[in-house]
Order: sequence, then C-alpha cells, then structure tokens
Amino acid sequence: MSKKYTMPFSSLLSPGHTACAGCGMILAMRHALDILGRDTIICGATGCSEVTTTKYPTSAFNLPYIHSLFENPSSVASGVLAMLNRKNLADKVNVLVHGGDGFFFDIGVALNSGAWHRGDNVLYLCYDNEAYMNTGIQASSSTQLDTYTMTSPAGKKSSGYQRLKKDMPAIALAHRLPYVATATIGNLADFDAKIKKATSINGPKYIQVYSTCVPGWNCAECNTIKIPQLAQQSGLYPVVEYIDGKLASVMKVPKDTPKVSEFLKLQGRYRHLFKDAKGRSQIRKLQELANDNIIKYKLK
Ligand SMILES: Cc1ncc(C[n+]2csc(CCOP(=O)(O)OP(=O)(O)O)c2C)c(N)n1
Ligand SMILES: [Mg+2]
Repeated sequence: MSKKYTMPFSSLLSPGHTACAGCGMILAMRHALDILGRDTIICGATGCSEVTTTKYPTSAFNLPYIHSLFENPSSVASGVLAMLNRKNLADKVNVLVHGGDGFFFDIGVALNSGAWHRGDNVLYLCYDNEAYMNTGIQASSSTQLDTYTMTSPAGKKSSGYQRLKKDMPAIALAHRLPYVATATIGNLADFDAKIKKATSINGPKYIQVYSTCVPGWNCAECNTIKIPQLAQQSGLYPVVEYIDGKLASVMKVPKDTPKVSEFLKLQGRYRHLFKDAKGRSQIRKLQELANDNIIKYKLK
C-alpha cells in the first residue's frame, strides 16, 4: 500500500483486529506487546485473544504467534525456549504465553503448573474478564460470587454464580514464581510498569490484568475504564505485586473508598442484586469480601 494511505498508527498489534468496542483485553494486549517489543514470540490460548486477532489467513500480530490447543500454550512455550537456547537467542527474545481466565484458572492449570515448576523463563499474561466470553459468557472459576452468566443465571432460586472467585495469584505464588502481580486496565501506567518489571526478571512471571468485557459484563463501552477502577478502589479486586514470594507493593484504595455497589451498579451482570432484599444481602456479602481484602493486603 502506498505510504500516503497508511494509518498513522504504529503498534505490534494492528488495528485490524475484531475485538468489540470497549474491549479491555485488547487494550491490555496492545500495551503489553508494545512494551515487550519486536523480539517477542507469543504462544496463545484460544479465547477472545485468539479469535479477534488471528482469523485465518489474517493476523493482527506484527509478531510471531503460535496457537495450538486451549490447554497447552505453556508446553509450546517450553519448546520455543528450547529452540531459542539452541540458537543462543534465549537472552534476546521474550516469550509470552497469554490467554483468558478460562485458560489460566481452569483449562491450562495442569500444563501451566508444570511449566511454572520447571522455571521456564516466560511471561504468563492472563486477561481476566471473569468468564468464558468468546463462547458466550459461561462461568469460569474466576467468576465472582453472584455474577449472572449463561451457566449461572439469576432467578427465583439463585442470585447468580454461587462460588467465590479462585485466588489464582496465590496458586502462582505456591509455585514460588519470582514475579506475581495483578493489575487492571483502569490504571494502565501501573500495568505497563508491571510488564516492564517482568521483563527484567528471569523465570516464570504471572500477571493477571482485570479487563472489562462489554457484552459479558453487560455494561456501556464508556465505562470500560471506570468499572475496573471501581473494582480496585472498592477493594474487591486487590492490585498487588509479589517479588520472590514477598508482597512488594499494593495499590491503595482511596480514603473515600467507594462502595462495592458503585462497581456493581454499572453492570447488567449484577442487575438482579438491586431488585430485592435477597439481592441487597448478597451485595453486603460482596462488600465483606472487599473489606476483607482491604484488611488482608493493608490497602488503606
Ligand atoms: C479443550 C477446549 N475446551 C473448550 C474449548 C472451547 N472454547 C474456546 S474459547 C473458550 C472460552 C475462552 O474463555 P477465556 O479463556 O476466559 O477467554 P475469553 O474468551 O474470556 O477472553 C472456550 C470454552 C476449546 N477450544 N478447547
Ligand atoms: Mg475470560
């Protein structure tokens, strides 16, 4: 194409992807890739991060990208590392394993656990939108209590998903990973700094970024940034960073801490909680979870 007609946009993720307007995952991905740089190889799980970027025969990645099965990107990454070692390129190339919460919390756990235990020098980046979104909003073990999903609908007998969100960073920490962090797309400077930090650390790094899903959370595109900010500010989604197993930093909640209901009310997936007394008591339970996080991580 003639230079004259080229969009004035330069990124390792090209704008020709098909992510929804207001997608938090694609924003996080673009930031991560542009920080990791050109010498990066991506091993991707299926999910929105795959289907919105690599519809055959096109690709939105200006980087090498390998997709195989849902469960095994970390094993593919081990093979990529072996190849890089053989070619004496291991110090020059970043290897990224990325995917959604369905991959990291459920389907990829076994092989990720193996790769983490082996100490593979890979960045594992989880786009946490709290459900299997690509296939139509099924609950995962990252789904929070009382969330409406297609497999946990709210109605007369249920207020939505009936289990607590799995503590995946704690599972990563149990593998003695040298770097474990959470972030949200509500504070991209913090997320960027964590990706950058991860590149300076040898070994497996796990970063979990809370990423709005407009159709799955049933929210307005204009609230893509605000909702994760409220999740962090209310204490419901603690933003923390561990280096060598020790808590190295936390993002404090503001003095005037927003209530969890401020976060919930912007999303259709929690609309049922505002309808009756049972819903209001469930909101109190979610508020208790946030309060517990504030105490546990000393967020105030
Ligand atoms: C073993 C296996 N199970 C199920 C699927 C179908 N599948 C493809 S993508 C997907 C959802 C992915 O959810 P998540 O990892 O949270 O990513 P998101 O789409 O939410 O970004 C599912 C269930 C599959 N491809 N392989
Ligand atoms: Mg998901």
